[in-house]
Amino acid sequence: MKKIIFLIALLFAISPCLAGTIEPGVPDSKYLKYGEQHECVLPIMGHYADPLNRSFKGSCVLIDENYILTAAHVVYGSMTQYVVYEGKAYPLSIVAIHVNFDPKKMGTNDIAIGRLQRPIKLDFYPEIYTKKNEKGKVCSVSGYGNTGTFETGWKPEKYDHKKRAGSNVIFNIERNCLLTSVTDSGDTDLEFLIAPGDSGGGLFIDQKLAGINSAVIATDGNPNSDYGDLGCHTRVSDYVEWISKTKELIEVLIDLEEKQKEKKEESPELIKKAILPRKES
Ligand SMILES: [Ca+2]
Ligand SMILES: [Ca+2]
Repeated sequence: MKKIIFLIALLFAISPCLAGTIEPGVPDSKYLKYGEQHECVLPIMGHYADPLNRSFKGSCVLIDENYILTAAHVVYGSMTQYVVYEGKAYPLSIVAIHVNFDPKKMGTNDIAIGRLQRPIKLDFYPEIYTKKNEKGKVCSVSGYGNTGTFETGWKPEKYDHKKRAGSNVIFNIERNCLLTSVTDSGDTDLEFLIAPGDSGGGLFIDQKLAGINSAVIATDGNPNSDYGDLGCHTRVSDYVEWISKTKELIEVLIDLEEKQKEKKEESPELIKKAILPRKES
């Protein structure tokens, strides 16, 4: 009986990650500076298609000049989505959420891909981490979101729209998730755990994208990203084929759409030609 209660408590204690909590005693400026080095991690915003048209804010990772990856739960049910880069909004033309994503099941297939209407040019785009050897690896983790320390947990008032990054060690893999923790602080010099706002941001191994920030699992019943809580990151190496096939499909759709647009633009001209009397030679 104890076990069942524990599992239900654990289920309720999983919360979506909407920056992250940091080691007490380590200056926040170090996390902010490290965040700047993760240029491919950008904010994503938009509105949901609900009666109140609620707005959302999360994070995403630019994997090339036209495509972003984010968490499915960030864009699920949304009607508009745009990525912000250097103060400008870059709308998405198509968003594809993994077909097996279930919003009631946190930590499962929590991945989505989006095509930008116009490209964002960076000097560096991360490759996808394809090796299945993530366990035990040191990683960097980055996103925009709430912050606080591992002692206080994240604080609602500490949402400053700033990007932070830190490091951790992947201690386990469960289902489609890479797990990080701060149960035993001191794995790395800049230990970091995701918090609301970091969702859709990235986890990197050797500068390659290995995870998408997804959820926090509380072992103490309160998913506030303090000591004892776990970070759950969608394991990107499980989705290598899905990413490339979905990109191909999106490109076909975009081609079709452009051809249809061209046809529409052509037709008034054709009609005009058809009704104009021919010049007598
Ligand atoms: Ca750790
Ligand atoms: Ca907690």
